[in-house]
Amino acid sequence: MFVDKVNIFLTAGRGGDGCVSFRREKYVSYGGPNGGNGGNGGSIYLEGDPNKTTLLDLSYRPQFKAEDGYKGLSNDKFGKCGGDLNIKVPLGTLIFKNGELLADIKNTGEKVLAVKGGRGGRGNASFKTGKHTAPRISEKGEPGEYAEVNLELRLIADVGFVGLPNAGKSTLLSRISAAKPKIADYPFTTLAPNLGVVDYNGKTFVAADIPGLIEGAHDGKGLGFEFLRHIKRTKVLLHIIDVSGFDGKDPYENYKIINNELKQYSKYLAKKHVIIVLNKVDLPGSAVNIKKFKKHIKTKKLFKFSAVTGEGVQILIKKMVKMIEKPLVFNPEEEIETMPVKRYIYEPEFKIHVDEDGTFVVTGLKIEVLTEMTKFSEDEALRRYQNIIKKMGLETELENIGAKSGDTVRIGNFEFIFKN
Ligand SMILES: Nc1nc2c(ncn2[C@@H]2O[C@H](COP(=O)(O)OP(=O)(O)OP(=O)(O)O)[C@@H](O)[C@H]2O)c(=O)[nH]1
Ligand SMILES: [Mg+2]
Repeated sequence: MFVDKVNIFLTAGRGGDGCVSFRREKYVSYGGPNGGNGGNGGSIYLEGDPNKTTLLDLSYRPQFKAEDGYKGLSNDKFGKCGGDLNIKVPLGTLIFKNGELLADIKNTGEKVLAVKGGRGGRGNASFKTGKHTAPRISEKGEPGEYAEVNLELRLIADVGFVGLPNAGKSTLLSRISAAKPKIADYPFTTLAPNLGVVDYNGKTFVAADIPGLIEGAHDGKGLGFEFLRHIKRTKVLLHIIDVSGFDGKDPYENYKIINNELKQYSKYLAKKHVIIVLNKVDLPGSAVNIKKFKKHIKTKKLFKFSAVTGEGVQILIKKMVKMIEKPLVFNPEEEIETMPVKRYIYEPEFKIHVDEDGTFVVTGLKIEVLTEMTKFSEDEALRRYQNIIKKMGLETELENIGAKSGDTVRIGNFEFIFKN
């Protein structure tokens, strides 16, 4: 099975908690604070791997979690950081995070940070100041980032084979490369793209054979549409036409159908280097059809060959190499859909709304992370927390919108009783 689109769910590791501890030595009555920081949580990276050709394995197991950081310890020992996770993806994978293009992995070993591990909480040694020499305060580790990431594979081929079903695309690929695609005398034999490496006098290039296109493909008809996006990145299109006239249709009419589909699908596809090739010249009837075809199209790029006997194939390969080397009038990368422009939203430090049951619900990234990282069991941590939210103006705002003593206030996963 060929899977070229998949959603994965990534959770980075949580930071380890900070530690509260004091130096205890013989004959030293008041040792200073020595609680170490927690280790950072592990992050998750996506990395290009040339040995992978599909996203199939990721679709079976789409949930990933990196290791949490370890707790800080006494004697100023920092907790160990959680291990990172590297997820291998095929070359040509586009990575979208929150609907925006995060990366386009094209090379072996190319790596991108997908979700970042949480920071380790600070131990009490970090809270020591000139005034406050014996703090009993520490933080919990920051939660790891979570994201749903969409992966989309677009094969990176130099030449893409397009044409109606049965035109002989797979036969040609099997003739000029080591690829072994399925070949049969019925339409829609190829269900997923095949890649093959072609060697021409020491120069190599990659060719992609995609499932046959039919009329209406740009609208989603047939199988080919799903895969047209793969050839968006190729520089050269090889448009293969069965010239034997065996199916009773005029090869030139068949040519127009595909040409029209390509134009409708993307304005860029039609701007690529297109080589028009007439296949199956070994069959009787092709000579007449070639003559007819030539009357309609006056291009030097018209080639004829037989994928079965091999006639004309070497000249065709030479032509492909030449065209790959010829610059395009546009950059195929422009084709990667332009993503919505990043919007910077001004977010207040917190927002409050009242639930149906009368609970005051406070939301906002900053206040939620602060709450998540506070150890409420430590008096000093609690005081620090109260100080910070006071400075943020939360208490005043709660009063303003009618909170009274005894009311419930919820921040993230925590509930508090309001007092004023
Ligand atoms: N006589 C002759 N038959 C050919 C030639 N090229 C392909 N064929 C035959 O045409 C049929 C279709 O070939 P495929 O290579 O499977 O065609 P395709 O374009 O990949 O078809 P889809 O995968 O359905 O899109 C097979 O029976 C091939 O043997 C040729 O040059 N001469
Ligand atoms: Mg095929």
